[in-house]
This record gives sequence, structure tokens and C-alpha cells, in this order.
Amino acid sequence: MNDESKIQPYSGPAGGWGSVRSVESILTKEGRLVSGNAILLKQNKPDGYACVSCAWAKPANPHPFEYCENGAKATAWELTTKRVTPEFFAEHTVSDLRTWTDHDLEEAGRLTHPMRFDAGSDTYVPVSWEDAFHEIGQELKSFDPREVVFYTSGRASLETSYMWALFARLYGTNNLPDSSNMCHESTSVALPKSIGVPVGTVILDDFEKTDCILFFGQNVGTSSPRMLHPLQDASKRGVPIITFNPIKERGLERFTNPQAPTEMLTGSETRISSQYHQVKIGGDIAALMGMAKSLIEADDRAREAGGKPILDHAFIAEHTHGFEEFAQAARQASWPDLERRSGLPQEALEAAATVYSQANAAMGIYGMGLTQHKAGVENVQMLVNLLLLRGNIGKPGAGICPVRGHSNVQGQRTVGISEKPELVPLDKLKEQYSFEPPRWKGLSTVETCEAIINGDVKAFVALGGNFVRAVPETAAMEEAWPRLRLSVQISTKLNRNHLIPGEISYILPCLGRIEIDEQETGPQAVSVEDSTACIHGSKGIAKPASSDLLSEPRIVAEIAKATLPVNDNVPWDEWVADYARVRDAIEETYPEDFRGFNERMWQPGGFHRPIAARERRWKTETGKANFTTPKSLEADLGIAEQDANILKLMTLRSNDQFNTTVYGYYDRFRGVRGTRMVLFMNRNDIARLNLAEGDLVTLTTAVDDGVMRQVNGLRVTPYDIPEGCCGAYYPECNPLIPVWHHADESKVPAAKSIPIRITLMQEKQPEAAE
Ligand SMILES: Nc1nc2c(c(=O)[nH]1)N[C@H]1C(S)=C(S)[C@@H](COP(=O)(O)OP(=O)(O)OC[C@H]3O[C@@H](n4cnc5c(=O)[nH]c(N)nc54)[C@H](O)[C@@H]3O)O[C@H]1N2
Ligand SMILES: Nc1nc2c(c(=O)[nH]1)N[C@H]1C(S)=C(S)[C@@H](COP(=O)(O)OP(=O)(O)OC[C@H]3O[C@@H](n4cnc5c(=O)[nH]c(N)nc54)[C@H](O)[C@@H]3O)O[C@H]1N2
Ligand SMILES: [Mo]
Repeated sequence: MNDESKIQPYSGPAGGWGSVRSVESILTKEGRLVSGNAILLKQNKPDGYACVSCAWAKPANPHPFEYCENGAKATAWELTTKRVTPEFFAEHTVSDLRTWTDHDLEEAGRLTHPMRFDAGSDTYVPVSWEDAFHEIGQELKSFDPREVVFYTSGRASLETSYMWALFARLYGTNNLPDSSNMCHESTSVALPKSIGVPVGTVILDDFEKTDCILFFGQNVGTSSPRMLHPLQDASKRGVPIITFNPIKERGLERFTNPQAPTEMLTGSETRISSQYHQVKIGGDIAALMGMAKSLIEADDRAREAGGKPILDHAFIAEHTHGFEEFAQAARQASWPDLERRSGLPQEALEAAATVYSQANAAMGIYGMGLTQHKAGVENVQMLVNLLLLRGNIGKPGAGICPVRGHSNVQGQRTVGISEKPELVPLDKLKEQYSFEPPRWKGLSTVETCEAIINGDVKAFVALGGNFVRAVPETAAMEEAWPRLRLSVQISTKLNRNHLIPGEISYILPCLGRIEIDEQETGPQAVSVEDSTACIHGSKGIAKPASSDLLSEPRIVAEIAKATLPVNDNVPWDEWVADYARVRDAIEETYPEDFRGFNERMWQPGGFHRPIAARERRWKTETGKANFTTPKSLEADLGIAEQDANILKLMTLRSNDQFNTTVYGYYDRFRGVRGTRMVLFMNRNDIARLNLAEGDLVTLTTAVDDGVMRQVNGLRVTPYDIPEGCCGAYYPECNPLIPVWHHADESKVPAAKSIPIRITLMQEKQPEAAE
């Protein structure tokens, strides 16, 4: 911990002057105060570039400053004037760099040159692109395609992602895990079963028409700050916003728009949540069931008395399946059980249900607080159940709204990055490119981890991301990684995964999306799909960080050419010369979604893919929207139930990070400055466990599988969090997550409910690796 570390409650709103100061300070730190401001004016504009931070929707009529604090940070981080050059690598051995923090590694600057690991000198040494592609191609030719994994982090464009997935299939594998396997895969499994589409049904316009917003486990002020604008507008119209979150997140409480001069000068704030329910970690199924019970029983009573029904019976009869079974389960659930599991009193759940029942159109918004649990899939389905009760899918102002993470994570799935062959139009690809695509199921992220640990994977090629740091079971993963024959990382910044080399390891540095991408036919544009299934064009506008960088499409094409036999049906070079040709190919594969792709991507506000459930067309097995009766009321069955000394740990993001990218050490909204090694705890738990504020503790995973998982040196920090629950930052706490601790069905690591024991740190133990 740093001497200047300080933890004190933050009294300001989300946004406001704190956010302006934070943007200025990072632009200054990255050497970009003057040019950076001009570049930010082009962010999320019809003629500009799509922000590289989150996936929230970009409006057709943007504000003059259509960016937020975190988008500005992401931009400054990519455009930094600092560089990681071959000289940098010559000066630092890999073993030395392994002791650096995540922050210091990325803060060293942009990667400038392709590098190859040299075990003899324990350094990365420069290599020509030509040699790199040649050796990678030769190596890839030598494996069984089942032993090779092609990972994607959710930032790569639609064009790159399409080429990448096609390359993997031409090579012969469906091993295409991506970051969404750790994120909204629970959504992608839950929603098709419930409503027949894998994505949300809400679009930006719905925010203007809604009269109730339910908000579950998403930290809008940090993770998708631009969504605060439509939320603020809704709140000003008097729309109730009902939030369920174990902790009081500032962005969900109140907001000052940093881009509205009067608000800034007068210090006026808008309340965001009208009801705030501090549900227990994993208590959402019970909370939602409580609301459903309240509605269903009120409806039973109303109908018996000949009054106005509460539920939308016409919708339920015409459009849904499974209502009776679900309604029976709700009636049978007992209030004491619901209260105990949700941690919320019956009155609170009834109050939420009453407000919901008065709305003509309600939407359910959610994030990792629902998806990253053992019952992550059922969590999502429970929220759908509640919406279905009152016909809140497929009408204006209503719907389900998963808030995606990375800026193109949803789009990657749309264009074929998936380990699940049934989600990809393989017959179409077969016809378009004259090859026999593999039909077997590929490895997801968790399965990739298992296969790397047990030695079944020989090569790992990553299109972005920081796999080894983002996944569970860090210790075993870091131990197993060097046994890989080949590890290739296509990256913009140095990160921990580069420092755990395989036998042969490459770092291939690429252009970022904000940079000008000049190819044979001129500067190229790319496209991304946001959380509302809306597709936008994006043009780079900044000078590349180094003249040695290649674009992602070029790198993918060169690896493909070096690996695959010649196939005249796949025009890699033409695609690289003109990305519009890749978009033509995408349109050919997915004609319904991408009609008129090249023209429509420049429409202000982008264009929407059709979403059947928005029109109440249900592409499910029953042909209807399905109520799902949960197997249990507990989202983390079996965890911490019997032993009061076991707490449930949720791993959190700070306002000063983007996933494993740590911009700095100031989580302003939670009042934590100068350190990330904190453990947020309820005061009663602190006392009960004989701890004191400021104590340094060790966390040990409380499972009985013969593996010791520990993180040392967290500082006990009293926080407004329910008893039995605690929180700490990701990725520092990833060593605590067993690889098998994941959502049933979707296999999303259960990063929000890790059972842990807390002990005072023994003096001699080493500090936690950061
Ligand atoms: N600044 C910034 N922006 C980001 C990211 C980032 O790291 N930094 N990451 C991006 C990515 S990839 C993603 S996926 C998204 C993630 O964005 P979010 O979905 O907001 O994810 P988290 O911040 O991990 O957790 C969300 C919230 O879940 C709550 N929570 C935890 N457990 C429970 C529970 O059991 N029930 C309920 N109801 N709530 C719970 C936590 O208190 C927290 O407020 O953000 C994206 N945007
Ligand atoms: N405990 C815990 N673990 C979690 C989570 C959690 O909430 N708790 N959240 C999970 C979630 S939701 C996600 S999405 C994953 C994130 O997992 P990843 O997506 O794998 O990780 P990131 O930290 O986003 O990746 C950062 C790296 O991406 C590279 N990069 C940045 N921009 C570009 C670019 O334009 N092109 C290329 N090629 N590379 C680029 C940089 O080198 C940078 O170091 O982590 C998951 N892990
Ligand atoms: Mo994510």
C-alpha cells in the first residue's frame, strides 16, 4: 500500500466537477492535454470514431461532447505519448517486468514493434513482421486444430472479428472463446430460451417512453457513464428507477451532468434511483420472486373481488408459455424464506412491486451483478419473468436491457466468434468459401483454462485482451502457461499475459481504433455493434503510435495466409486493401442483419439489426416467450450457508480501471485513493470476526477441493454492504476463483460470489502480487 492512500466517503455526485478534473488529469499524464481535447470532440460522432471503452448506445443527435470520463480515459490511454520500444525490452527482463503492477505495465506506453521472446536472455527481442508471420504459420500448421485456441477480447471491430472467426474455421477449429464467456454469456444462454433472441430488446428511444426502470447489478456511473444521460432525463420526467445492488453505487444515487453548464455552476444534482434495495449478494432470484409473488397474489385477489387485474392476462395467454407453473412457485414461496435469501424485508419488495405494477411500460437493466453467479442464467430469466407478467417485452418503452462491456463484444458474436457451432451459419460459410467447417463444439473460456491447465491446449493466439489476468484460477493458469508451445498476443499495451511466455512467444502490436488506418485504397473505417444491436461506423483520426504497427485485419490476414493452404474464395489481400469488401462479405453471410451495410453504417445513430422479440415474434422452441421457474431461490446454492465465518466476496471494478487496465488508484465514487488492496466489509462482520478497520488480512477461498487459493494484504475497510457480503477489486482477487466455480450452463465465472475466509495477515507473508 502506498503512503498517500486514503479511504474516505465521497460526498459528490457521479459526473460533476470530479469527472472534469479526472479527464484533465489523465490527458495531462498521457501528454495529450491539447490534442486530446480536440480528438475527444470526434468521439461517438457520425463522422468520428466509436469510443473504445464501453458498449453503451451512441445517439443519432449527439451532445457536443459525446463522451464520458471513462471514455476520455480510454482515449487518453490509447493515444498516450509514451512508448514501449525494443530498447525498453532490452532494458527489462521478463522476470523483472513480472514484478510490475498492472498499472505500471500499461502505463509504460504503446507497444511499437513486433517482439519475440528469447528465453536465453529472458527478454523480448525485435523481430520482423515477415519472420513473425512465417514462424507462427509454420507452428500453427504443426498442430491438431483442436489443440489451438483463438481468443478474442471484445474490442476488435466487426471486420476483424469476421476475418478472425473465418480464419479459425478454415484452420479447422471452433475454439473461439471470447471475453463474453466471462461476462454476458449468461445473457446469451438465458435470453434465447426465454424470448428467442440472444441480445437485449431495448433501444435508446425506449428511454423516452418508459415509465419505470428496474436496475439490477450494473454500476452505471463507472461502467457505462453515458447511460446516465437517458437515465437523468427519465428521472427528470418523474420515472421511478428501482435499483437492486448490495452496495450504494454513487452513479445509481445521483448525477450532475458535467456537460450541462448550469448544472455544473449551480451544483444541481438529479437523483437517479427512487428506491434503492441493498439486496444480498446472490439474492436477486429471491428478490424478483418476492416481487412476482406480490404481483401474482394481488392479481389473484383483484380478480376474485371482480377488480382490475394486475397482470397482463391477454399477453400472457397469447404470447407466453409456462405461466401457471411459475405462478404456482411464486405463490408457494414463503416470505420468511424470500426475506432471508434476498436480505430484504417483505415491505421493500412489495413497495418495488407496487411501483412496477403502476407502470404501463417498464424496462429491466442489468449487468455483471446478475450474470456472474452460479445461477447467472436463472437470474436473467427471473428478470424476464417479471417483465413478462405485465407484457413488458415488445412494446415501446419496455424491454430487457443487458448492458454489455467491451465496445464490440456483442458484435463479435453476431459475425461468428463463438465456440458454439449452432450459433454460426456454417452451411452458409461452407457455400461462400467452399470449405468444410468444423461442426464440433469448441472451447469456452473456462474450458480453455481447464484445457491449458491439463495440457490439452498447445497454442494460444489472442486478438487483444489479457487472458491470464482476467480468468479464474490465476495461480494454476500462470503455472501452466509456459507449457504452451506457442503464445501469440496481438496487443496495444504491455500486460501480464505477455510476461508469462510459452515456449515460443510473440507480441504483435496493432493499431488502436482511434488511429488512422491507411491501406492500399486509402484510410479505412471499421464498425461496431453496441448494447442495443445498433451498428456504427468508426474512422480513426489520430496519427499511429508507431510506423511499425499493423492493423488488426492485416495481422489476421497475414497469419491466415502463412497458415492456410491457398483458397481462391477468400480474398485476404483484397479485404485488407479495402475493408468495405469485408463488409460485403459479412452482408453476404448475414443478409438479414447487414442489408446495405456499407451505406447504412454512416447513418446518424447507426442502424439496428432486427430483433424478433421486439416485435413479439418468439423464436423459441415453444414459439412463445417462456416463463422459467427457477430451480432454487438462491443464486449461489451451497455457498456460505452453514458457516457464519464464510463470507461471499464480489469482485468489483474501480472507476479508475477498464478491466485489467488500471488507469490509476482513485476510485472516486467509493472514496478509495492510493491503493486497490482493500476489502469492503460490513461493520458487524468486522466486529464479529474480531477484526478492526485498517487491518491487513488474507483471504482464503473456502472450498474443499485440495487447492489452496489465497490473496494477501487487503485492508479491512468498513462499507455500507449487507452482512455476510464483502467486496474487493478485480483482477487482484482472481487467484481466489476456482476454475469450476462458474454459472451453470453459461460457464461465466462466478466472480460475484466467491466463498472466502478472512484471517489477519501473518507478518512474514509476501505482499499480494498485483
Ligand atoms: N470504467 C469501466 N467501465 C467498464 C469496465 C471497466 O472495467 N471499467 N468494464 C467493461 C466491461 S467488459 C463490462 S462487462 C462492464 C461491467 O459493468 P458492470 O455490469 O457494472 O460490472 P461490475 O462493475 O463488475 O459489477 C456491477 C455491479 O454488480 C453489483 N453486484 C455484485 N453482486 C451482485 C448481486 O448479487 N446482485 C446484484 N443485484 N448486484 C450485484 C456490484 O455492487 C456492482 O455495482 O463494464 C464495461 N465498462
Ligand atoms: N474477478 C473478475 N474477473 C473478471 C471480471 C470480473 O468482474 N471479476 N470480469 C470479466 C469480464 S466482464 C471481462 S469482459 C474480462 C475482460 O478480459 P479481457 O478482455 O481479456 O481483458 P482486458 O483487460 O479488457 O484487456 C486489456 C488488454 O487489451 C489490449 N488491447 C486494448 N486495446 C486493444 C485493441 O484495440 N486491440 C488489441 N488487439 N488489443 C487491445 C491491451 O494490450 C490491454 O492490455 O474479464 C473478466 N474477468
Ligand atoms: Mo465484460
